[in-house]
Amino acid sequence: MAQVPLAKKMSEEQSDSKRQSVHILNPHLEKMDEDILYHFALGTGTHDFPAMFSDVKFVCVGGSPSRMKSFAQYIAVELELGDSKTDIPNICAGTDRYAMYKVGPVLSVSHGMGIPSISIMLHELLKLLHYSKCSNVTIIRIGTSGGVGVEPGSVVITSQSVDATFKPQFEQMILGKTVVRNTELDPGLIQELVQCSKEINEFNTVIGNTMCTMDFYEGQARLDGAFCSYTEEAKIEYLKTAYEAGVRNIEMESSVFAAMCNISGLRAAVVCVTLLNRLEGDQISSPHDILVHHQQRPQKLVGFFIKKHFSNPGMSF
Ligand code: R2B
Ligand code: URA
Repeated sequence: MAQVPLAKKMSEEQSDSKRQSVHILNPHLEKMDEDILYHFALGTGTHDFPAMFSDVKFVCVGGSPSRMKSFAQYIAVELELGDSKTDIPNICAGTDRYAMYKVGPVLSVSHGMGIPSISIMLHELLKLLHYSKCSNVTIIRIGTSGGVGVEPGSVVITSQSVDATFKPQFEQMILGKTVVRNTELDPGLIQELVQCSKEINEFNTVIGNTMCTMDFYEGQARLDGAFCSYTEEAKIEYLKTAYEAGVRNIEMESSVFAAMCNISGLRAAVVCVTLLNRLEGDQISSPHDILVHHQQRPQKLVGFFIKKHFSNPGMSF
């Protein structure tokens, strides 16, 4: 007897559940005949978004295009939607700004480095999900980070993203005024991810605050940038204060990611591996194969989580 693919089975069983759409709070969009998502090289006038994307339930985003391609290939195998050699086309092949891959109901999108880059991508992604009439979407950032007081290779699941003064907020300048947005993340989703990590039982996973900075060097208290005006003692004191404020890792996108997902009503999480312990150094000097291995951990955790949802459609979305 032919087997119903797991993905199809799940989307049918989910169809009756309460629908949560993607909130787009922009009255101006209704007045536009066409919306060109310039940085994706996609548009509502040229592409049939509902036909292309309406079944999307999980969106995974990460900095590097090649990592998001390998995540798509990994998910294809995990969900029995292809093998490791399946060629998954880049939906955004018309641009080299971002890359996007779709495997059944999973979308894998790159966002580049830093708040401005992920913010542009998220505006266009949220509109894409809205125009596609997607519902009950969960979005997870899988990334790399510098650890604070945790063993390198640990995975940090973000409870809240904090700024460089350890406040759980993101400040956006709009028309020359500062607008403060909330950066908390979904506690239920965090617990589901922790449970998955326990079931995998292969690497250390912690819940902690993630400090999101505007820069990799001075912004993260490194001593090895082109400029540095502080002492090693001042650096360590700052990072220890961060640790006391609950910070377990540092990266460069989580604050705007959390803020924008909160506004849009998307269930969101941030899962990052730590490449080093910043209390012990600044340079990322682990051998290449170790770094590659560690970078697969967020993919493995989130892949396990998605697969679990496919085999247990009763779980919340
Ligand atoms: C983690 O790694 C990148 C910097 O190396 C940045 O995008 C981030 O958040
Ligand atoms: N990414 C960061 O933003 N910081 C690090 O230390 C490592 C990766």
